Amino acid sequence: MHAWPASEVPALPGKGRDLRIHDTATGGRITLDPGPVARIYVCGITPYDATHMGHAATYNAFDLVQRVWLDTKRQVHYVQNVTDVDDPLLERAVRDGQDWTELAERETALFREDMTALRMLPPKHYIGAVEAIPGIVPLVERLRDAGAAYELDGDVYFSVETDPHFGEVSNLDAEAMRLLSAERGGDPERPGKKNPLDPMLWMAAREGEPSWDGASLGAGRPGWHIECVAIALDHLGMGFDVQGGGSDLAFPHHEMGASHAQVLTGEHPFAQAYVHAGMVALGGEKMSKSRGNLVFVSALRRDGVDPAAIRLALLSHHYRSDWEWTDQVLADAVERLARWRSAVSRPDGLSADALVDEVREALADDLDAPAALAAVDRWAERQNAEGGTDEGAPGLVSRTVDALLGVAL
Ligand code: 5CA
Ligand code: ZN
Repeated sequence: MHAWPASEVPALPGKGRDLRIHDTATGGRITLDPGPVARIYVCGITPYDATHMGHAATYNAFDLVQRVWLDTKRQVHYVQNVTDVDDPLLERAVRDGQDWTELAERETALFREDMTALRMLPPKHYIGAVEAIPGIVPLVERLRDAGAAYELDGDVYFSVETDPHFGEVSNLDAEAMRLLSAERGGDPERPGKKNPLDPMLWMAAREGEPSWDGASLGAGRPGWHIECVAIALDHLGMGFDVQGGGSDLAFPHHEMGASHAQVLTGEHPFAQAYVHAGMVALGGEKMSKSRGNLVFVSALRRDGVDPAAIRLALLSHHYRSDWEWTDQVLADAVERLARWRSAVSRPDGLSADALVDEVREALADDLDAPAALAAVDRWAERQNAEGGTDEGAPGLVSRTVDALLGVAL
């Protein structure tokens, strides 16, 4: 699948700091030590509806990770998937009487446009679940042949007990895992499973649903977790730097994915850090396609909201906190954008050397975007009030805000 065009990332003077980030698995902050090419996998959308502010907030967090790495003069190898076949997508297509492939294509196209407008850096490999199937089948066969997977009425399940590290990503107790499994695509109540938590690797073809040749597995379609594992192993390999997504993916998705990969390769860990963004809510509840309490990026753009203001609204919350989308959040961002644009509109002004350092330090400190915004606010306020004589300082601020925050002034 093709991704979306990259906006240019200006090079800044000097060099950024190494990223210290909160890792869900250890429950603490770790200093990442990527090689010259940092590797990141971020779970992509299930394209059955438009990009909402929750998605955008999560992708914003991982865009910042990459901008910090680029500022340390590393290259970034970024991979993202599109879950272009899965139950919720098929259900929506049936509900609306549309072809599921057309629905997926249309919503993926809109997502690309939203990401481009928000200046999110594109993945190097943007891979759909459907196109990954030929790579998924042999992985499921290998797990089965190794005794880590078993068949139940034609479906194939992964046995979580075969991974000694199972549970180490999300660190939840058995009861919490069971509840979340039922809530998030698992089937803990299905009779005949070895462990209620065991996730499906391969679902045998169902009447009226699409299916693919699964070689010795028979016709069917892949489970959700193995999709991301196949794509990540193919394009990044074991031990990549960051596995990213919203906090609702920690369990079961990232837990199961790590176990699949660890059993397949005999290596540990799947990722150096499991990084999770908080949930954006609307009206007190998590914004979600299934609830329908949504604010779409594309709807705001259609109303004429500057994408840079949308981006500033996302950046005004720490990525790990859960927060509520309100009209005021957007109004504050629109106002901030105007203040910043006014401050950088002159060719000279207040020196920006200290500001570059402050923004770098804030982001390297577990992506503290609100602290970075506060630093730019202070510079803009003094620049608008007093100005200065430093030739080119406003240009340096523009480039800093562009390179590190993805906001074009
Ligand atoms: N296709 C799978 C991942 S492989 C999936 O979860 N798709 S999704 O469309 O449901 O979500 C895409 C990303 O947006 C995930 O990282 C998810 O955690 C995140 N996300 C979904 N809702 C919210 C929300 N309300 N706030 C923050 N992030 C969210
Ligand atoms: Zn995923």
